[in-house]
Amino acid sequence: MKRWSGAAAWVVVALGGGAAWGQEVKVVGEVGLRHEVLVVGQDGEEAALGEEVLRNRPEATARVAVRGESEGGGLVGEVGLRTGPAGSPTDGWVGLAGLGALEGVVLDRVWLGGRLEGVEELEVRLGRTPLPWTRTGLVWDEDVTLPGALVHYKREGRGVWRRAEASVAGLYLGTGSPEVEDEVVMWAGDVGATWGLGRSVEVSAEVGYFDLVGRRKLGQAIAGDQVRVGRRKGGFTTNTTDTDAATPKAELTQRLAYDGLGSDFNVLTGYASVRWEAARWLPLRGFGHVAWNAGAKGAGEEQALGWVAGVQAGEAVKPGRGEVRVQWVHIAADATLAVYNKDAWLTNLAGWEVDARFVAWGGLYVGFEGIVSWQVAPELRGFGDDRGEPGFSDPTAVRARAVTGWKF
Ligand SMILES: [Ca+2]
Ligand SMILES: [Ca+2]
Repeated sequence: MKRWSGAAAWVVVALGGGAAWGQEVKVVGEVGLRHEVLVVGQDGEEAALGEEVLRNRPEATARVAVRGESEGGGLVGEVGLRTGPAGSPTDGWVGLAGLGALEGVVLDRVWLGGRLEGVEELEVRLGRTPLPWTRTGLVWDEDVTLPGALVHYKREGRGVWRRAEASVAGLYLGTGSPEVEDEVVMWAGDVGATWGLGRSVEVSAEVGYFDLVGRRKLGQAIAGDQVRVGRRKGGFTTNTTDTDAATPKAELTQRLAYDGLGSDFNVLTGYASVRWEAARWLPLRGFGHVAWNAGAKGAGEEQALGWVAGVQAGEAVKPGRGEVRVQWVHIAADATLAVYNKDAWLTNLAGWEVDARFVAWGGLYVGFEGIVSWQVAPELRGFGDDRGEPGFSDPTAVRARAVTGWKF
């Protein structure tokens, strides 16, 4: 307890607000444990050739953030840390067992936000901040935080118009020692709304646009291991890097190092969901999320579309409540940036996923995540690709995670 209040006091001083910041200081976080098994194997007729266990290990995650808010909420600031392999923006889990220590801790978020009196719906944020666009994880993993400027508008109401939301952002993706003439940034924006139909039905729709500037530099950063795609070592990406499918790993890595990513990323997204409260304890939801990369080119031109569609029963939002979700995932290699989308998916993947979660009491939860997947285009890189990973070409992959944790 002493430590928490110490950290809170530090934030109050660090953010320079003095007494004004002391009005409300909260500590939030999560401690999680899980066991992950990942198996890749042959598809179809070649199944007899066997399978390989890529991972079978206990893992842990921890995150803690201190959030301060001035009286009246005009100023907000947050500082947060989490566990994670260095350079992997989407992965907060580290191996629990092992010969050495845990893999590392990263400064996850440091941001300041301001709201003007009279337009409280509008918040301007500067610093390294979480992103408001996660939804299914098709384009943005929930763990991603990026530095930059973010303007977010959110208005809530009753009746037919339940929520209107919009955001624009300029985010800095510079990695390593960026060259001035080839900087990496992301321009982003989205607009969405939720409508209420009667008492128990809500319909939401949202469109977004994400424009990467600096694909060459980003590819070089991936080749040089400054930023990682999932847990892969430097040189690996599931985004298309080459037109020649037979080229070996060394040449692909070299191509990444010299030319960068094969496609540009100008990604248009759409998201829609319908939520029906069949009973107070049983909300049902159907949803669809689509991404199309207008910047895909070369070999990646054919690999520009990704989508996720599914249904969910229940919402694990408080003790005694649980949820089960079944979804179909199809993400072509260059539909989205594999550096930033959900770490269990990356790209060049199609499959079924089943997730379940139950909140027992307080913030304590237990859950399961499982996905059976195939490569969309086996000649490109992906799970078990023998040019980028141990394993075989043309694989199926089964990933299962049993999770438990405590959110506070
Ligand atoms: Ca993640
Ligand atoms: Ca672009």
